[in-house]
Amino acid sequence: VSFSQKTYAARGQEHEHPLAKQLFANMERKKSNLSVAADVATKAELLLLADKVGPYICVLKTHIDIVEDFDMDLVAQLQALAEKHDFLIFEDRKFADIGNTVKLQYGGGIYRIADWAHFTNCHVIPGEGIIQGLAEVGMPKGRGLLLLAEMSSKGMLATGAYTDKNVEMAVKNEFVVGFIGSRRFTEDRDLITMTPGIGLHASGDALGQQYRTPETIVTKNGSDIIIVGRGIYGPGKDVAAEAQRYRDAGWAAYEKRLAK
Ligand code: 5BU
Repeated sequence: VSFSQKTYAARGQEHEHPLAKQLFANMERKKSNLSVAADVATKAELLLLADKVGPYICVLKTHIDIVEDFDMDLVAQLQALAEKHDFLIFEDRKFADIGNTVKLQYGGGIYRIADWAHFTNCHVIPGEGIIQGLAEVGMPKGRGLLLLAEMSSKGMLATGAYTDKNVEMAVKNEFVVGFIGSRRFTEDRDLITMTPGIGLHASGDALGQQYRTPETIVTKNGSDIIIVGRGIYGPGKDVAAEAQRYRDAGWAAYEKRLAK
């Protein structure tokens, strides 16, 4: 039986990676496979958004380098909100350099990503050394890595043999807990797929983003987590109401998948 036919709860119990276990348990507890992409420019906006969507999400996805007044107090406050609302943090850093460099970028610098982000991600364009470099920093801290097997944007080049290579590398590297992509990629190991480019109404934006529905991505394609940004906090939106709506839509799509 395919992993996409199993419940998140069962997958959590069977999983060998403590972080994946934690994530699946969280999803089951909150009845949520929703991650919010918090692309806002200030500390105050990020904290307000996280507090509003917190009850409805399993994962908060950040782009920490967008925040113009970043400081370590932001991290402390985000961690407090993660505790309060019971969610995990994913820094969508998209590392893409040689192993030695990404080690420095992941563990140090201004952001010290490995100290607070449960998940981060990378392109495998430099080869497998990037995974090894990140693993040296992240594994001792119990973190997990997602490989960018596909992207959501128009004309993206992660296809075919390149996507297959991502899958191959993911299966054999224990630091890897999953993918960014549009579907379930393998049955060789229970790797989690998170999918950005989710929208209930818009079909895209002016810069190449393409949106698909939770039904297509979760029910049909077997992806596990939907990532939603502007669909939830775009102009004029009631953020908490939209978060709840996407949470319900994502969970309904998952239940429909189980019933298939
Ligand atoms: P949106 O507002 O729902 O379009 O935001 C999507 C978010 O997901 C945004 O933070 C992007 O950086 C991120 N993203 C994406 O859109 N597509 C991808 O393939 C990857 C990340 Br990887």
